[in-house]
Amino acid sequence: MSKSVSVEELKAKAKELRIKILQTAKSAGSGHFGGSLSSADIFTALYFKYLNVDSKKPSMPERDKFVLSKGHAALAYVPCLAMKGFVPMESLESFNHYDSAYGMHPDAAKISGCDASTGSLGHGLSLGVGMALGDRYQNLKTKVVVLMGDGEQNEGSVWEAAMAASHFKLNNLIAIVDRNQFSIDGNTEEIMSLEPLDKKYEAFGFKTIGCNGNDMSELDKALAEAWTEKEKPVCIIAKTEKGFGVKRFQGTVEWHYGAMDIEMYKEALADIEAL
Ligand SMILES: Cc1ncc(C[n+]2csc(CCOP(=O)(O)OP(=O)(O)O)c2C)c(N)n1
Repeated sequence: MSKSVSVEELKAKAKELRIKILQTAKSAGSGHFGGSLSSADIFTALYFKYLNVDSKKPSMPERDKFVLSKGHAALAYVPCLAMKGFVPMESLESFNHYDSAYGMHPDAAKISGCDASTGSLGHGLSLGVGMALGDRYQNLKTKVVVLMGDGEQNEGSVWEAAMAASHFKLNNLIAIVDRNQFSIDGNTEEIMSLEPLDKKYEAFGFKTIGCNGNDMSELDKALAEAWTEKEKPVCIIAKTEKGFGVKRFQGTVEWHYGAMDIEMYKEALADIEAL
């Protein structure tokens, strides 16, 4: 963790990341806007303050590990890795093109700094449990962070992994749920209700922390608390807005995935600039 980074600096980075998300989607022709924009602040806080990672040593054993369980948010993840120097910035132009290293979902074999190939929802927490156990066995003082979607909580495998995390008392594991209220085709509470989600994770043996995941100050406090936990795995339930930052995409399921025309692109950029 790099304590010297201020909330204001993180906010500026989050804005930069949102612009990169739009530019990357424009080159790709389409993208998962909703869940990428909702989680942009989470990516920023993790990569620019909390995760101990180094683009010059992407495989160093003592790095913190990150698993993007909601792999469709690669539209935020890959630009964030580019901003951290793991992948060349200009290569974002190839995102989701034929033969590119970057598809709509991340491939760990092709992306420097990426610890897990994901896209099929429901597997990231299990991967994180394995990584957290592995690091503990090797006596590494690391954290393993898993970012999941709220719609993703419908997958039974999430709860098997949660059971294992508390059984093994994985105090080095931090799960984050991007609680943007929508899945692919509707509100989570109508599709398969999750609430009270915090109580469910608590019952599974986690310490839970709630925060506004689009408010950098709250997010920073939640992550700081999670980083110091000594007893249990932690679950941060980050309340966010799907599509946050772009008025047309915000608070709706319509732009979970989509394609912008040039006018929409200009309008979206202006919205982010005004944040
Ligand atoms: C196992 C599996 N089933 C279905 C899908 C298709 N899918 C892609 S995104 C998505 C919705 C996920 O919703 P949520 O987890 O809330 O993501 P977010 O809103 O953060 O984008 C679905 C069902 C998938 N990727 N994997």
